[in-house]
Amino acid sequence: MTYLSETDPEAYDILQAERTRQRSTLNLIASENHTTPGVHEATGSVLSDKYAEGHPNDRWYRGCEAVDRAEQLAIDRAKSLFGAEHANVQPHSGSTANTAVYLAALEPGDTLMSMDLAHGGHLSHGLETNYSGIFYKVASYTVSRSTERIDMDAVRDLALKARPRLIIAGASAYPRIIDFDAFGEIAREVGAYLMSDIAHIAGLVAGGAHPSPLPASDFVTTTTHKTLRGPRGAIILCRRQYARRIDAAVFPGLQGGPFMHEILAKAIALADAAGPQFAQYAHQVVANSRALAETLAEKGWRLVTGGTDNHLMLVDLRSRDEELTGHVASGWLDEAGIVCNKNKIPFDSRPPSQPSGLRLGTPAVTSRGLKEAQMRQLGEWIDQVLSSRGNADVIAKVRGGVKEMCEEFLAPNQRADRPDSATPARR
Ligand code: DSN
Repeated sequence: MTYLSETDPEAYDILQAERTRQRSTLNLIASENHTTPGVHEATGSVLSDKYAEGHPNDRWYRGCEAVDRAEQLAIDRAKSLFGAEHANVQPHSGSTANTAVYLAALEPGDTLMSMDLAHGGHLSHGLETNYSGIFYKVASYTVSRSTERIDMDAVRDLALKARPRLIIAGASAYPRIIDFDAFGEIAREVGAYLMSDIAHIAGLVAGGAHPSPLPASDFVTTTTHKTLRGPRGAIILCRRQYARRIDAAVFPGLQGGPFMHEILAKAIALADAAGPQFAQYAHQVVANSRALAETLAEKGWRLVTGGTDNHLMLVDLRSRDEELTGHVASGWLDEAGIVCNKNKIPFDSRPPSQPSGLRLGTPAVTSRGLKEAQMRQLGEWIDQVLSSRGNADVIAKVRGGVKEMCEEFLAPNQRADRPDSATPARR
C-alpha cells in the first residue's frame, strides 16, 4: 500500500501503468533515460514546496538557506564537471536555456545560424513557428547530400554570406561527432558568438566519449535528462564575461521561481556523472550504439552516414521497404515492446508526420545494463519485426523475448524492492 494507492486510486493507477510500461519495454528513444534513486528522491521531495526567485544568497523570499546550498552545489558541480567558468542551473528545459542565450546575446531581428531541423537540428534553433524563428532571422546549414555529415566548408561559406550574430552547433538527430573547434574558428572569423547545444551528448562529453565544446564556445546549453541521466531540466554554461547577462536572461528575463527539487536532483546527477562508473557508462552507450548499428546494417538496413559515433542512429527504412514509413515501423516495434520514434532523414521527401526514418538511441537501455550481446539481439528483433511487416505472430514472439530481457536487466529505480513496484525485482 502507498499513500496514493489509498487516497487517489485513479492517480495511482496512472503511476503504476507507467512503471509497468517502463519496466516491461526496452526504450530506444535517444533523448530519454532511466534516472537513479537519488534523482527520484530529490525530485519527489520537500524542495518542491519552496519558492526562491533570485540566485543563491540573493533571494526575494526568506527560508532559502537549504535551497541556496542546493543551487550552489549544482553550480559548483556543473562548473567542475564541464570545466566551465560560469553555470546557471535554473532553466526548466532545453528550449528555455536556448532562449535565455538568445535573450542575452541577440537583439530581435539579428541573424542566428543553425542546423536545419529536417537535417537533425532542433525546433528551438530557429523553426519558423518557434520563438527563435519568429524573433530572429535564421540561416540554416544542412548536411552534405553525399556524406550526410556536416560539411564545415559549407558551414563557413554560409557564415561568411549570412554574417550571423550567433552560430549554433548541436543537434537532436545527428549520429556523428560534432567538430566544435571548427565551429569556434568560423564563429571567430565572422565575429559571431558560438552556442553549443549539447543536450543529446552531454553525458558523452562528461564521460569522455565525445570531445568537449567548452574551449570553443561562448555559451553551452544542455538538458540534464538525456545522456546525462539527471532530472528533467537544463543548465547553461558560459564564459565569465557573460555570467550576469545569462543570469538576468533566465531570471527575471524568462522564468520566475526556479524548481529547487529539480536543481538538487541536477546536483546529484552532476556528481554521478563525475565518477569513473559514469565514464564507463558513456563509453558503453557508444559501444552499444555501434553494436546495434552494425547488426542492422548487416541485415541490409541503411543507416544515415553509414553508422554512428555516438548514442544514436537513423535508419533509412526505404533501403529495405520502399513503402514503409517511420510512423508505421515505430508502431509495430512499440507493439513488440521496443520503444522508439519516427524521424525525418536528411533530404527526406516525405512529410514530417510520415517520415522515412527511425531514430534509435542507447542511453536508456545502457542504464539497464544491456551490453553488445543484447544489442545484437535487439537488432535481430527489430529486423524480424520490420521484415515481417508487423506480422502478429512475429510481434508476439519478439514481445516475449523483450519481456524476458527486461526482467533480467532492470534500471536502478526498478531494482529497488519497493512495495509499490509492479512486480518484485529479480536482481
Ligand atoms: N525532444 C527532444 C528529442 O527527442 O531529441 C529534443 O528536445
